[in-house]
Amino acid sequence: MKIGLVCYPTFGGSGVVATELAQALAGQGHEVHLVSYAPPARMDPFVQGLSLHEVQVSSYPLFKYPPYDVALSSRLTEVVEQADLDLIHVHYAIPHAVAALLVKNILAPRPLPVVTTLHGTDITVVAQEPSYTRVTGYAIEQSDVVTAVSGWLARETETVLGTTRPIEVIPNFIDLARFQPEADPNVRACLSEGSRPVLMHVSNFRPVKQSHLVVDAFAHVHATRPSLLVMIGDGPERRRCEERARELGVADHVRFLGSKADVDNLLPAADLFLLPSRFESFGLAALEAMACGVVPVGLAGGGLPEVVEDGVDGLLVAPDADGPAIGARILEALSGEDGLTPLATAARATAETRFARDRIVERYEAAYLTALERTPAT
Ligand code: GMT
Repeated sequence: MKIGLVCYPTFGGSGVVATELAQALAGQGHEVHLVSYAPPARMDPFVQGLSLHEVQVSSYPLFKYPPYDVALSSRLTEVVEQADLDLIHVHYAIPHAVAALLVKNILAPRPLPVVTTLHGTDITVVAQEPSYTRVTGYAIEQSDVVTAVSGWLARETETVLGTTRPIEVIPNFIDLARFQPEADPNVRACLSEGSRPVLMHVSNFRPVKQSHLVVDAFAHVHATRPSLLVMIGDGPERRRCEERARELGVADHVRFLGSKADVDNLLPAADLFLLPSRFESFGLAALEAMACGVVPVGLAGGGLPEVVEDGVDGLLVAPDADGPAIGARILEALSGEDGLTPLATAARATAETRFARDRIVERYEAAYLTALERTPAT
């Protein structure tokens, strides 16, 4: 198949999933055209069968807000025509699904199935802004196939937007060869300074991530069990976290590494991965940690319970838990007879049995066939 994939290029999970999917599909022999406004952070530029088409968003003095959706639609129209694409698969509804539908209309009667994958904040945050709700709902209803990364997100979409289009749940996946438990001895030695537990957090530090709770939980743990906290990523709440670490007197034990593309090298050096987001539609970062044999710790809300089973392959605390409550749960797990080992082993097993890349990529291929069947040639 000739597939156009549209995504944001940033470190957000939707861009990561789209990029990894593009690479996997190219590996299966498909011709894949990735359309984004910059090279995606995790994209390998040397994958056979995969090409990148950047969207140039030009400015003009009249535009207070440069029209990204118009620039994207124009670029996508060119790519569909030049590469003779069979279908478009957009990641993140806003405005990607809207742009894809516009392209479909521009090129009609040429058939052009549109597959839309909902990732989380596109529905749970952005689409709830009154200025986006109606059009997002329309784009979902009009897509040929709609998928969501968790059952929770599919239900939220129906509740929040009142859509009736069936939404297929296709969970996120993991490259098990890349995300492995074996830590680079240098990284581990550098971080753990002996045997103290290493707690890690990777996020874009948006308010929904509640990253400050990571610092609060860490301070609670560190008071009883000296540990190290590694904070990876960057975003609006990072400064607040740095201040919080100073206020709590633990700044010397917290390392902020900024954005890193090679999290697969850093994660195996951790013992626990903290993701106390207000809600995660899926929690790809937690799955990456699990594949590395790192115990995920999160809140029992949103889609995270579809990935992590409390007490089996990770720890889930009440959705309204504060930092000390999260820290107390971690201390309890650390002090068990076998420590974190059973949870860590089960975490890797869950990644292997439920989220291996190839089986889930097959489900996207099946969704493409459904979309093609629903859009017969005229
Ligand atoms: O988490 C973010 O802020 C980024 C966001 C995105 O779409 O780029 O992530 C969402 O999509 C990921 C991939 O499907 C999911 O694993 C994340 O759980 C989801 N984030 C939220 O729901 C907050």
